[in-house]
Amino acid sequence: MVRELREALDDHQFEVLYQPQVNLHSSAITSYEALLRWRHPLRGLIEPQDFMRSAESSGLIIPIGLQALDMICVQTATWPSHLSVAVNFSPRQLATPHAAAEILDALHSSDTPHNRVIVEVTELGVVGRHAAKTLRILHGEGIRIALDDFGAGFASFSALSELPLDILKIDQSLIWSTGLDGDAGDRAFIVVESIADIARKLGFESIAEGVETPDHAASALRAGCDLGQGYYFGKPLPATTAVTMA
Ligand code: G
Ligand code: MN
Repeated sequence: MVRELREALDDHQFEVLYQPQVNLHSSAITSYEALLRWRHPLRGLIEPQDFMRSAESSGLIIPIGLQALDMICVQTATWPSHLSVAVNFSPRQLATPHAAAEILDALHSSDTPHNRVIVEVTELGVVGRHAAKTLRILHGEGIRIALDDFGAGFASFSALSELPLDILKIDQSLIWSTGLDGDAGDRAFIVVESIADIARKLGFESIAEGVETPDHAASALRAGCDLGQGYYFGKPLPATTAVTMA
């Protein structure tokens, strides 16, 4: 896998798809999340969850992340200025000493304004203060920071008070559970509502992830989430297709 990943980097086999993030009140698209895919010459399109672990453990995530960022900057340079782009970074990449400078360089060389960029991070709990320092630098430069997958895995409450955040993304498993019958659905709704409430009190925007049905969208809106993302609003699409929808 590692040798193949190195080849993928050299041969530019990585692609980026863009999924809309939608204002739940107005249905307007405010931003797109850039999502990495690996177009393997034999195995076809591979999702990040199937190669991220190898990329992380080998350290290749760092050059892969920078190559993806360059690609994203080029592809979104001509987008209307009201559209932001959310880019996922691995905590491991953010923890490297020059991460902030490298990210800022990529934005400068493509003339990408900082206020159009959102950095999405997850599992910060397992990385710690080096990544947090990178986030503070980027945040100070006017780049917005989103905590991904909140409410599942390693995205913990302590991050909410310790990190410079602007956006809280509520994990899709919680949104799906709001659709369950009976007590389980009711409880999931209260959890989502409470997270949206915390986000609002902290001055963050909240995004409901994994919105797949009209019911999910209605629950997210009723729970007080600001934005929604998921197959109901749009699947990840190539840059040229995505922007024509906004
Ligand atoms: O961890 P993060 O939220 O960045 O992961 C987003 C992943 O979830 C992407 O790979 C994307 O393709 C996938 N995704 C986006 N919207 C939906 C959805 O509505 N349902 C499901 N099952 N997956 C989704
Ligand atoms: Mn994400």
